[in-house]
Amino acid sequence: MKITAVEAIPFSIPYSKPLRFASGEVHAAEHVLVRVHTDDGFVGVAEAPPRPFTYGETQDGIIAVIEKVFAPQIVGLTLLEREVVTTRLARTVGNPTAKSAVDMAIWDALGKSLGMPVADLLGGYTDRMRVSHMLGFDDPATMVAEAEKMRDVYGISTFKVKVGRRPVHLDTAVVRALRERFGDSVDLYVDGNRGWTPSESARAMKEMADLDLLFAEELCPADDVIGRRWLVGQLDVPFIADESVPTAADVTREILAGAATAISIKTARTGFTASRRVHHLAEGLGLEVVIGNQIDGQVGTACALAFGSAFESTSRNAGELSNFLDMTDDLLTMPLRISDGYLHRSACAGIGFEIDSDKLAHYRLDR
Ligand code: MUC
Ligand code: MG
Repeated sequence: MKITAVEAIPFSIPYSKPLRFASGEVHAAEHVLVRVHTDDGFVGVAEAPPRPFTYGETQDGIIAVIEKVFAPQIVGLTLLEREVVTTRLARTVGNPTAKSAVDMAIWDALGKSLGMPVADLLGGYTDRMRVSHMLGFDDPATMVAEAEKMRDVYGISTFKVKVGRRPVHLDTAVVRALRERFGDSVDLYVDGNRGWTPSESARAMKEMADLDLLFAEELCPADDVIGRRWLVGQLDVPFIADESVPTAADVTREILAGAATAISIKTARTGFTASRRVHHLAEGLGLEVVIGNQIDGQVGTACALAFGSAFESTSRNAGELSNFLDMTDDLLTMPLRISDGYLHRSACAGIGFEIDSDKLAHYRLDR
């Protein structure tokens, strides 16, 4: 169970169409595959998605911090010393997706060496999650057509609509078009990725008051300290903090400040070890949670599914588990399949996927 090596492998898989949102856009999954090797021959795997517009990380930076800083700190520890790993990695500020991929790869190796699914080791609440699909910026007709396809092909009936454009009507028109097309057969919520001011957010939410939204996420920046409290105080739906709460301490700060009333848990940024802390904190505070999407590939989605299905509160709301569908290909031997609106987790040991070595050889950028 001793960690002998940590690999950080850059790869790039194109998207069939770019995903656009207020803080950026993604045209290809330029991620880093992390592999943790043990002395008894197990290999744990996870992926880190660089999101410079959210956390400041880049593909090269993730590789450098893993190879030069994290690997020397954890080689020689056993898979059971996860709290030691967490403490050592915490000496380095930031780098959330790099830390999380290392953490999840360790859990994957642990599950494989114990012959048990990680979701069962974490909590084992259920074997499936309802799926929510994230709709990136486009015109109303195109976004309605995408939602129709997701509903007809995959049975998805919960949609997170990206908002945050100016004028706000560009986005409110999309949400209205979705509600008019689907009536009450779908659940809708919005995510602004900090694109609006507090007053624009308030105006947009008033314009959408009759559209029966589930949640509003990160409509304006947390740095608009007083403005955001003013906004959150007047909403009649939970306000989800996402990129403003990359750590448990940030959750506490934002919630106690009245700057959010619900949170997004993303395994891409808090792995399994820190996501568990965030989950327990949310439970203690009585907060609603949503399993979010860091624009993950199938490896990252399998991680989010393993964590989300492990607990009652994380599996209650639909999880954002479908944006890998926009990728032209992926790395798994057995692709994830969404059917009737659900994603079922694998019963295999570890997180529950195997990497296709031919695909990795094709998409990796370092050979
Ligand atoms: C989301 O929920 O915000 C887009 C930017 C990011 O950091 O994550 C995605 C999805
Ligand atoms: Mg978000």
